[in-house]
Amino acid sequence: MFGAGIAHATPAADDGYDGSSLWLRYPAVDDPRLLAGYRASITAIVVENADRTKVHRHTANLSMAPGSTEHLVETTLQAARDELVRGLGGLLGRPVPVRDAPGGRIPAGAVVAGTRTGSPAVHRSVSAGDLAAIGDDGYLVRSCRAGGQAFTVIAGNTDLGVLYGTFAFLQRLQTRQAVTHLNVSSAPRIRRRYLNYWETERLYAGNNASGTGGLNGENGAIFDFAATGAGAALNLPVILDRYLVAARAMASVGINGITINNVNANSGYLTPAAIEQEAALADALRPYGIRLALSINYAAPTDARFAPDTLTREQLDPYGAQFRDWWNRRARRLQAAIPDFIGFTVKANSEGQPGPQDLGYDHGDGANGIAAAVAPLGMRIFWRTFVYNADVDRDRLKRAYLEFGPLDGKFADNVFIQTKNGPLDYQAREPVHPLFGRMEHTDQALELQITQEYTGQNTMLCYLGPLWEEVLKADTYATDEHGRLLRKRLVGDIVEGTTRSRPDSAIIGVANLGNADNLTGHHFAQANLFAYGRLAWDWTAGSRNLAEDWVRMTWGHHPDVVRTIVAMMTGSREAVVSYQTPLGVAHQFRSSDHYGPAPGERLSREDWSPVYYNQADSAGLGYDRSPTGSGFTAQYFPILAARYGDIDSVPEDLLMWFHHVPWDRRLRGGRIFWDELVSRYELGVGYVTWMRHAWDSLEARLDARRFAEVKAKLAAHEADAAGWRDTCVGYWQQFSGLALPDDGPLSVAVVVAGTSATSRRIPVPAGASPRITKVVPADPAARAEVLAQPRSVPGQAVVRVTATSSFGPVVKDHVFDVVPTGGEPGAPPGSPPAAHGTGA
Ligand code: GCW
Repeated sequence: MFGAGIAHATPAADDGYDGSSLWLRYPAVDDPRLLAGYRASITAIVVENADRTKVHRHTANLSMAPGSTEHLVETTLQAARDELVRGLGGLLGRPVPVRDAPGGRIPAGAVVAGTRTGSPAVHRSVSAGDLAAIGDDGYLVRSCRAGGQAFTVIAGNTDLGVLYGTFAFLQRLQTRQAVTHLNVSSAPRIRRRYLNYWETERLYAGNNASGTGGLNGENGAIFDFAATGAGAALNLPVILDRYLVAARAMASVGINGITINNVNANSGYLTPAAIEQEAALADALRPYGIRLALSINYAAPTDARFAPDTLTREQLDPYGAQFRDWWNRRARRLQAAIPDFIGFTVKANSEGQPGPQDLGYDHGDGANGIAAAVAPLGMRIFWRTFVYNADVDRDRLKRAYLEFGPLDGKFADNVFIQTKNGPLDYQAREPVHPLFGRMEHTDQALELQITQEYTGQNTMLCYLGPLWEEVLKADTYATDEHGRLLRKRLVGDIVEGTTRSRPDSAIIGVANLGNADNLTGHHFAQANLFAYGRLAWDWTAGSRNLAEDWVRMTWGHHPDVVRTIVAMMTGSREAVVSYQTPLGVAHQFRSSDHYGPAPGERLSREDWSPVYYNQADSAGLGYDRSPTGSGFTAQYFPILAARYGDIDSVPEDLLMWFHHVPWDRRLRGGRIFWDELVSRYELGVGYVTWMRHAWDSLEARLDARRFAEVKAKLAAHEADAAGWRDTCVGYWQQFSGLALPDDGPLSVAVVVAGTSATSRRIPVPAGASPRITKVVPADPAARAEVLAQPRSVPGQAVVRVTATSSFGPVVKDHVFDVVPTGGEPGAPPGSPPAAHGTGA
């Protein structure tokens, strides 16, 4: 305890660290050789004319809250320079001076950042041709040599490109890569890499224990518009540290826009007083390349807060001049205060929000009406396709396509339609939304949910990189008008616009930021923001590599730390799928909070009810969307339609999205559906148990506060995962009528007093030894060990089974109660939760 472990332990001074720097913490490099190399290569920072190109600022006397540690900058190059000062100073463990390049002499070891137009040193080092391929947002990072001096150049065509290159260079050190012989160039594949922010709805990162916020009069959202009490003095236009930490973090992964309010929009954000606050926020974020947008309510013109400038309900006609003029007036006001304002995000005729259908128009009419109003101002409309009007079809999954598919080609040039990755609602796994590939003449933005509404909220460790990687690399099998397969047809190709040569492209992440110390609630939720940004920049990136980068930047570099945490993250999403919605049984969530299980819940709307999605009956489980069922599969391109429509060819991970599966159907692995289903729940929980153990093994290598906070989360995570398993398996069993399998991958038989037992209660004759004499795991590849032997009868034994699932290691501690023969009757073998709820 006191000897060996100390060498790699984090210094005690860090033990109170709260995670508030996200992945931009920059602790000193602790490997002496690496540090010496970095120090030799990097001795000065040169950012010429950093103060010259001031970004627009609307707010006179824009200022930070008293006592802030971050500070406002006026140019993007100041942001780049300051990040180099902070980052290199931290990583190298000593200040790195900011220098000039007098008479064109670049100091040896300089890191030179700039554009060809702003920096003579960059102009001499990089040709226009070199920069031609990287566009407005791209960057080059190069090791150069001139006059016998070696130095590094970070160049872009724009100041923002330089800032992105700066972060990319810092990330090399943060991830312990070489900084010599560099010839890096990068440009984003998607032009608009935005966040949508829902303020307090589905917020799991607020500053109180539940993650909803509410302390100091703040509502828990990251940006304060209307805090009361102690927080009132800190409302915008005052700028808080966390806004700039978030801005730097967003810029570090290339995020370049944010819609700051919920899509269930409060029109108060369009009032003059709010616009002044928004302008101040825009001022503070602008140097980081982050532009603002707002969500709007289609019927905002009828809102009394705008009196006397209000319309009647009848005047909400999207073709009417009054409607268009009203929106044009609002947009002009916004643009006067925020010249680079992006435009509006619209949720219309969805979940009670008003929309064009209220007046008999369709989504195309509505989107084009507002789009026409803002087009002269260069603004964009993001019109969401998350609609599921029950009159359209009995099957909720078919509705969006039925409404939007026919509108392809009808949308104005400044309209994006914005579509969630799957046809339902941010489940841990969904098939791709059938609209991808089908809207050939429409700009289509992909909407992902970073905030973990259905993936464990602020309690469960669920790294979403693998989910998004699966979505972006999913093959739509899109065909051209002659039925020939397109060459570029992955969802990522469609989103980046190459499939049909779309001129513009956008990806949207529903963000998970709040006012918690660590800004995301769960420390590991930071990884989801990070991975989202990196995938938005380059959707072909591998989620495992992104996890490793984040781990190094956030937790450290000891091989145990990197290996263990990356492994935890990599399988964590599949574990959530396994214990919540295995084999494609979707949306089994409690309606009150979308966290816990409620498979038997039946609500006023059938399409909100778990029973509607699971269709459990004595024949089987799952929603039949095949050609003989709802016919949803026909919305996909032919290859997928055929694959999903046939229970023999559908991928098993999606089985119950498309089929009502008989309980005794034989699956590909040879087991019957029921047995496989129960095993999946087991494996999911077993992975969480493994994660808890794995985390514990890192205690000596991690700073104390964050270690303890994650440890506590994992304990709750494991209990809640077991709750999902027990609730769901118990509920399904009422329909299947089948016993729980005792041959699952984590099952074990034990021999006591010469008799083999698999159930929790082991009857032992009087006088016989209660000891376990033999353990036999059902899975021959699994390992079983007796952790505790009973001392007497009655007594308890604990047996640990360790195995490997398709997504990672799994562990289960079985507790056996040894009871006297003829004693109180034991639970019937295999009845839940006893045999499956016994994790110790
Ligand atoms: O998943 C659902 C959420 C709602 C959300 C809606 C949407 C903002 O439960 O909270 O509304 O999706 O995406 O519009």
